[in-house]
This record gives sequence, C-alpha cells and structure tokens, in this order.
Amino acid sequence: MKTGRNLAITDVRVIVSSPGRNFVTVKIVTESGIYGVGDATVNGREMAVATYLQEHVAPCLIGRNAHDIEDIWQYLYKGVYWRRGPINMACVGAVDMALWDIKGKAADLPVYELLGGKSRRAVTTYAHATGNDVTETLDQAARLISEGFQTIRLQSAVPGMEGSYGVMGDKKDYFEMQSSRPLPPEQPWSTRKYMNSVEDLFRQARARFGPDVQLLHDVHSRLTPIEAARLGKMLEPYDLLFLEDAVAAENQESYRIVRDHTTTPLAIGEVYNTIWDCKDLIQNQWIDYIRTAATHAGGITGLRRIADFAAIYHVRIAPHGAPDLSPICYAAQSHIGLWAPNFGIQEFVGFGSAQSAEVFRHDLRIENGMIHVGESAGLGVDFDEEAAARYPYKRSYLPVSRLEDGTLWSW
Ligand code: CS2
Ligand code: MG
Repeated sequence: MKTGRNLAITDVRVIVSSPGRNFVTVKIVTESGIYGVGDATVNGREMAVATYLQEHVAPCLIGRNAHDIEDIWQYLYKGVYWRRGPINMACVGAVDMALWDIKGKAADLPVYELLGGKSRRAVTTYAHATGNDVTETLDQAARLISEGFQTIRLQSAVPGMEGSYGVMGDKKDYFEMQSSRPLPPEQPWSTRKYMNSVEDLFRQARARFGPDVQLLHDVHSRLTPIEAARLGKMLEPYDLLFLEDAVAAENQESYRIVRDHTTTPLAIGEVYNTIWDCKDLIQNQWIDYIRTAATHAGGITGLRRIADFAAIYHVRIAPHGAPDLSPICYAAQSHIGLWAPNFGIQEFVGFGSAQSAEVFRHDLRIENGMIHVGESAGLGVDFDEEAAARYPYKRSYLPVSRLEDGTLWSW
C-alpha cells in the first residue's frame, strides 16, 4: 500500500444516515486506498452541512495531499472568505478529523501518538442522571456511581413546568427523544420556577452521596448574568465541579458579572466553533472549563489550538459529548483527551444507539467511568456505508423555548 509522503485525495464521500438519530459522516479516500472518517453532525441542520460539504468543499479537496492537514485547515477556514460559523466549521472539523485518521493510518500510529503521546492512562468522563423528580434523578445517579462514574450531571424536571431541559419524560432515551421532531417542539420556561427548585436537587444529592462524588449541572444558556450569579452563589455549598452554560455568551463579557459574584466553577463552549468565540472568556479567566467539540470547533486541529491557549490561563478542556456527536467525534476527543495536559473531563452519554453500533465500529471502551482508547492506527473508528444505508435521514429539529408570556427564549 503506497503510504509515501504524498497521499493524494481521490474521493470525498458525505453520508447522512439516521442509526438512532441523524449523523453526517465524511469519508476521505486517498490514492493509496487509505481513508479517514470525520463527524460533521450539526443537530437539526444536517442537510445544510451535507450540502456544504458535497457542493463547496469536496471538489476543492480532490488531488490535495491528505498529509497537509494544517494547510487544508487554513484553506477551508480562510479560503471560504466567510469565516467561522457552525455549518462551515463543522465541515472543517469533519475534514480535519478524517485527515488525522489518514495520517495515523499511514504512520501506523493512534492519533494521540501523533499529538504527543499519552498524558494519562484513560479519559475520565461524566455521565448524565436525569429524572421526572429529584428521587428519580438521584436513583439514576446512584446507578451510575455503582458503574464507576465519579462525576454525575444532574438534571431534574422543574415542578410546575412541563418539558424541562435534559429530562426524557416518557421517552426511553435521548435518541428516541431527539429523532422524532419533524418540526421544532415548543417547551415552556420559567426562570423563577427553575431557580426555586434547583437548589433542592443538589441539597438532596449531597445529603445522599456525601462530599466526594463530583456533581455538575447544565443551565443550557437560560439565565441572565445576574441570575446566573445568584445561581452560582446558591449552589456554592454543594461544591459543583462546574455550572455549564449559565448564560448564552455571544457577549463574552457577560461572564465577568457571574465571575465577580460566585466561586462556583463555570464551563461553556459546546456551541462555539472557533477560538475567537472563547478568547476573552479564557484570557480573562472568566471560566474554568472550555467545552468545545471536535465536530463543531474545527476538528482535532481546532481543539488542540484551543486547549493550548486555555492552558496558559488555567482553563481545562471538558469537551462536549452529546447524543448528537457520533463515535467518530468521541474518538477524536478521546485522543485529544489522552494527550492534552490540561484535560479536565469528557462528557459521556454512551457511544450511541444499538443501530449506531452497526454503522460506527470503534475500539473505544468505557470502564469505571473512563474511556480507554484502543491501539488501532488513526482514530480507531470505522464507518459501514452499507449499514448506514439501512437508516435513511429523516428531518428532526431541536426544540425551541418560550417564556410563559410567549417570549422566545434560549432552549
Ligand atoms: C447538552 C447537549 O450535553 C449537553 O451538554 O447541552 O446535549 C445539547 O442539548 C445538544 O448537543 C443539542 O444538540
Ligand atoms: Mg450542554
């Protein structure tokens, strides 16, 4: 197999499939037969990404040397002129993951070796406990702790409000919840009801589990800065690992207000797609964890750049790990998580549904709350196009949120 220094790209395939939920997968094939895979999934906008890749990116890659990862990254980032943005950067991210996969296969090394080798034996994760009330949520947390997870995200239904973020209601799992939304469902939101209920969740959690288990919570961008400051202060006695997405931060300076009022650690970043989105938050040390994902923030190249910048300011990475990221993204983040000296923790909601396991075959293993990366060359994930064809795309949206007076709000 030709694995010289020039591996010309001969084909770029974009596959949208729905094994449990919609995913957008890129497969880049080289003249030597070596190919790499990348995850380009943007939840609710999958076809926008697929068209962008097929129509505007793929033609430009044919003939390029797959080894030239940085040059191709710059070409796709600067060359588009209309830089940044979730759709563009998911395409950059997916192509980047695939090229690192190829480079690893050509070198016969796992990607983490190309980054600088292991900084730890495995990748510590946190799991999701969710429930229709506090008891149900904490019962699930207890099960996860018994499985070896030492950090648990707690999300419980808000009394008096139907459809709380992160709570599955009558759905059996995230995939059932996320895959059947032909139009955006509308969910009500009441900050007052939420703020009047969330402290009890953590009070009961600490009473039941004691001080050692690490707890965290996702506010999902729903508070104003001063509300987030109040929530952070309110939860200080319960010693959270971090409070995630307390405030939507297009205006990064919003976090100065939160930071000035509370010592509860703060995390943000899953919707960010470049280092510029989080530069001020990191540089001013207004946050403690940056949660950018390989798929959404420019791939392994993008994540590595953000991690190194964050390390200067004592900020750790805590990559996003939602149901709408495929095992390819999990693999890329696990390689980053093995290497990054300022790795904090990786979100983990499982490697996907049963159907997903038919399509994405990987050598990642979860044991005692830690992801163990296999020794395969590249990312260690393969994508079965025939299996994927059995699960055709079907449009599915994220919900939108409205206040009780009908005002459109952050979901
Ligand atoms: C959530 C995500 O996991 C998280 O932290 O914020 O599941 C988010 O709701 C989804 O990625 C949206 O597609
Ligand atoms: Mg989140």
